[in-house]
Amino acid sequence: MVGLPNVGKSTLFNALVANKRAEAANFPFCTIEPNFGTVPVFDKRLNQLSTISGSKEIIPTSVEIVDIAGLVEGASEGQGLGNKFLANIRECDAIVHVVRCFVNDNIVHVNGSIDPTRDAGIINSELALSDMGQIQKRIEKVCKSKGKVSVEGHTMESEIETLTRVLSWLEDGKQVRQMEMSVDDWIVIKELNLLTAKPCIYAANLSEEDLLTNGIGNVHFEALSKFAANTGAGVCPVSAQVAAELRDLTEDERNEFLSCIGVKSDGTTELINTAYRQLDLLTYFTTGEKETRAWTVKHGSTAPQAAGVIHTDFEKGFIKAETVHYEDFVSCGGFSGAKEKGLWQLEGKDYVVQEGDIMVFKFNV
Ligand SMILES: Nc1nc2c(ncn2[C@@H]2O[C@H](COP(=O)(O)OP(=O)(O)OP(=O)(O)O)[C@@H](O)[C@H]2O)c(=O)[nH]1
Ligand SMILES: [Mg+2]
Repeated sequence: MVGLPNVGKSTLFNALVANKRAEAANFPFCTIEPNFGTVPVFDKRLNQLSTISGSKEIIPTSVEIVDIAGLVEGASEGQGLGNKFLANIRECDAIVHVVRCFVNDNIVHVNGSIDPTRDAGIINSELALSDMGQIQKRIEKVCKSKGKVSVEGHTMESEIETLTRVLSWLEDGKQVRQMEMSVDDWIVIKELNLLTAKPCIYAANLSEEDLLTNGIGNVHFEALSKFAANTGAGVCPVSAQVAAELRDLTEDERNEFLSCIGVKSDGTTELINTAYRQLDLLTYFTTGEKETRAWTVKHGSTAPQAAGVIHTDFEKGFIKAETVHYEDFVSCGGFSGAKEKGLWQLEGKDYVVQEGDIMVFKFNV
């Protein structure tokens, strides 16, 4: 999670992560060291599978989030606390960019006024400047080694040509994720973990009133939505404040609170789901009397790789995977029904896992 100081990142972090609390307070640079937490990914298919299987427990899959110090103009050159913390997010798979859209004179804004597109622009230039630094460092390294360190399939010249092209794209104020790239270009670029190449979702932090309309009619939110579309990113309306108030309530209390203020959701479930969908991931399930559980694998993973997510022994000793597609499992009322209708398959090690597959692995120990 990136954003200017004091926009609500840690408040949002606390609302999302059940068993941890980050310090959140009304002064800039409240967060210094990053906060790490795990957030469950809500998936209504889990309930359906659990009912069919009579499971005792439901275990959703999860994403890890990192709440870092606020960035300011000049962060990439070490202003504020930024530079050091940009390094913390190089390894992340996606960026949630928290932007303040709520108006409240009591909460300090580091730039003195509410202007989400200006704020988002500042953060984006800092991310771009940091990326430019990474590219320049790489160019120097490739030149110094006279191409000895060039990535596979590239010469010094071809790698530098790609790097220079991406550098000038960034210099034009654009983000790498918006750039059309060949596979060869991407081989060079993916090594650098560029921040502006990652999928990005803007979390528009709205007031409670604006949450009622999901931000529609709020000029700040609408401006941010346009801005996001131009940078190849999505927008999710959230209210960190409402989410924080819901945190310690039971599910019933939460629903009552939400219906009292007239909204369906504080936006956080949608935010996590959108983030999850942007990652090149898919979900498969295991289900039985003990538990129904969601597991995450990269798109294109084979059955043994999927088994390896549960346990490395499952991958090493993989023999076969009983597989039923989600829709078939539901319409046939479970494994035996699917088997009767011929919708149950025994797949081998080359099987590529599909979104929503229900799997049972057979393996040697
Ligand atoms: N009214 C209102 N206040 C909020 C909202 N979100 C956060 N705040 C308040 O804004 C202040 C800053 O929130 P933090 O979550 O600490 O902000 P941050 O982005 O983590 O700030 P840094 O760690 O300094 O970068 C706190 O006093 C919050 O209670 C919101 O949606 N509405
Ligand atoms: Mg913070």
